[in-house]
Amino acid sequence: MKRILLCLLFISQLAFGDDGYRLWLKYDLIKDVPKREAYARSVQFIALNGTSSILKSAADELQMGLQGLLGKTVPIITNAGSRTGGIVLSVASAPNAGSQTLVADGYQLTGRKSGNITIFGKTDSGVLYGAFALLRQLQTGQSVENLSLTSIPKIQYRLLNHWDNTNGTIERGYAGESLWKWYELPATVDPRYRDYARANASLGINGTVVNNVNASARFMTAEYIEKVAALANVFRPYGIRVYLSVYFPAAKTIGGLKTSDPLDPEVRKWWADKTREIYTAIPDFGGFLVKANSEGEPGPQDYGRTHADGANMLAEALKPYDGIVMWRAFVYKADPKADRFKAAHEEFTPLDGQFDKKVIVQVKNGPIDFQPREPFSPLFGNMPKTPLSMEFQITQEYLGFATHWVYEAPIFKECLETDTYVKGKGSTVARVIDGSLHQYTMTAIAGVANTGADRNWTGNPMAQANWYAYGRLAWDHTLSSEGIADEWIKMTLTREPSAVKTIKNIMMRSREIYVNYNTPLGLSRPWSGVHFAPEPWQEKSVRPDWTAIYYHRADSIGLGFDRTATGSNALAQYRPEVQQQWNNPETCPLPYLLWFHHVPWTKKLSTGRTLWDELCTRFYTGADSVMWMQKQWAQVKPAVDPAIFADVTGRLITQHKEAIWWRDSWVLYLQTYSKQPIPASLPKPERTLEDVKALSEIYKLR
Ligand code: GCW
Repeated sequence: MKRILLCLLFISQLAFGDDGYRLWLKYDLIKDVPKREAYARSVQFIALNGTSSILKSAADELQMGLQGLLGKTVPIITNAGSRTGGIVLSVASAPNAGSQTLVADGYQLTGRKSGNITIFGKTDSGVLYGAFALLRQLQTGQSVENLSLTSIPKIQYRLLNHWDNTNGTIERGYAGESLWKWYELPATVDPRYRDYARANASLGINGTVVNNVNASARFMTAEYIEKVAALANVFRPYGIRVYLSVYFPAAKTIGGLKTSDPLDPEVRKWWADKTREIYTAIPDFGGFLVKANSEGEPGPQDYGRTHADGANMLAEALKPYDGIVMWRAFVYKADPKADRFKAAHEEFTPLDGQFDKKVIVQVKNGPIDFQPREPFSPLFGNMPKTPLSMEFQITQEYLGFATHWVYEAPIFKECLETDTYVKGKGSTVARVIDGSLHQYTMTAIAGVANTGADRNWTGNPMAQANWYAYGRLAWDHTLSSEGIADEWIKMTLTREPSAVKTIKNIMMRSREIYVNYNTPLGLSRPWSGVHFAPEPWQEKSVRPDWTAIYYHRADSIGLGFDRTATGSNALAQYRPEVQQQWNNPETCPLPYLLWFHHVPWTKKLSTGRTLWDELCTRFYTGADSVMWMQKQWAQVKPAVDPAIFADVTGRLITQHKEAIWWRDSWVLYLQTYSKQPIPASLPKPERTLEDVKALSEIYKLR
């Protein structure tokens, strides 16, 4: 009977394919029999001497993983005694961690051929992360004999930020509705919440902000605290704490007070009481995330107070508890004459040293807004007395939503590895946020999630890699983009060597390809709207700094935003060594050129082409490269699941169409200023500027 069932299951898998639900935790049977048998000899039992729910999760995950990978049930026992040939979970300092002491949630895997594999962690969570690391060894086909692997997270708070609303929608979400079914909670708890927690724990993510930073005050009501507590109960056994985004005037809107002035004693009391109420329901609550005085959200400045006043009020409310305030630095005023690039630095650097020690200031990787390529935010390095955390965006707001395949690890790495020079050479952004540069007392990183209720979590199956890569880098920013891709492919798609190589190659080139057809040479496009359709012509918007022309500054002379001393002088916010790299249009690396310079159309670039010709070349090469992606992907057909293959194939067709749409829109629009022909070697767009404008208008219709 069992056989028939298994058979049916297999056939149904073949017929319907892989729906992507299991992410990188697939645990499919290892096909290489000798390897499988070798693994099986090393993992005959799981010894768990402890009762905490986190340790139990570790043992259960191992058991489930081994069942799938090896096709056998490995028993969980309480004490290994003198037995060998099993896995021992041990909450203890590892005996030979070498120079690396096992701190925080680090783990060590040790194994000897004739002994046991021991997973050491100083904390229960450390053991859980070690269990996932051991499974990863098996999933990626590595040996578990003579294991000696120590890994320690470089950043303390590793969070996802969900921009999810009470009505089930997700701001900038492209994978369906919110995972959180607020209407059903707390009584109905979707089993999917647990799989969400497992996926995050497998990466070392230890916190999640469940609601949008454009926050609803409802999350501070008893009704919602109860719902959030139900989620926290599911996440706790996976070492994940919940956090909430705060609507700053909540004391007024739901508390009934006359003000939400952070210096008002009644307001402070309201927050202290509210915080106590939250901790009563969620004893391990993580803390608050705040977007204030930004893009219309209210904040302390409405009362003539500073960001520090606002943050410190919440820190005071959190004082009795182990919680923190993450205060966002994403602020800018609607001033057409100002340079939005400079706003966060201008507002926050004067406050350095004024924040409570429970406050961390959360800074987006770039000074503007998650562009396909952006220089690092000049705040990094310039607030030595205030812990700064990194906010990356995993969801593809500016990266083509769920139809474009863009592997983001290179975006994250590019920022982390850039040198700020604030304490001389080697003062990378990574060293700012991991605290080693300024000896921060607290370190954190956040990724704006790309998950939704779509069966495969991320819409585009390839976008799962971005969730994965963010988590792995949050744990250890020194990992390479390529190494992470390699792991992910092997765990998620295939272990067939040539297919792994081909897919990795597509992934590693995908971001540059996107930049080429979308925003080459340092163009940016944070203009208003849904951030999908090209509208470089956009001149009107509710705010002057939400138009396209504000950013690209195209005119009859040239293109780009002059941020040197002759322009906004935003460059002055960086150290001289950084300025030197970017302030001369002759030597500024081409990927950053138009971020800092207004360049004449006819100017010869280092490629030997004029600006105009170079732009056209990049737009065309970018769009053509999507065909290269298609051809490469076609080659891996025999090695990947048919459903996933078909899904990605379809998306690549759309991506190509849309890449041409972007190319044509930019080229035809910019041509009205450059007044230059498209280089003879390139085909002319098959449509007119009016055609592409009409397309974008249609896109905006409901
Ligand atoms: O990039 C902009 C987005 C907004 C977002 C905002 C922010 C949550 O377009 O949708 O709001 O950034 O980060 O606060």
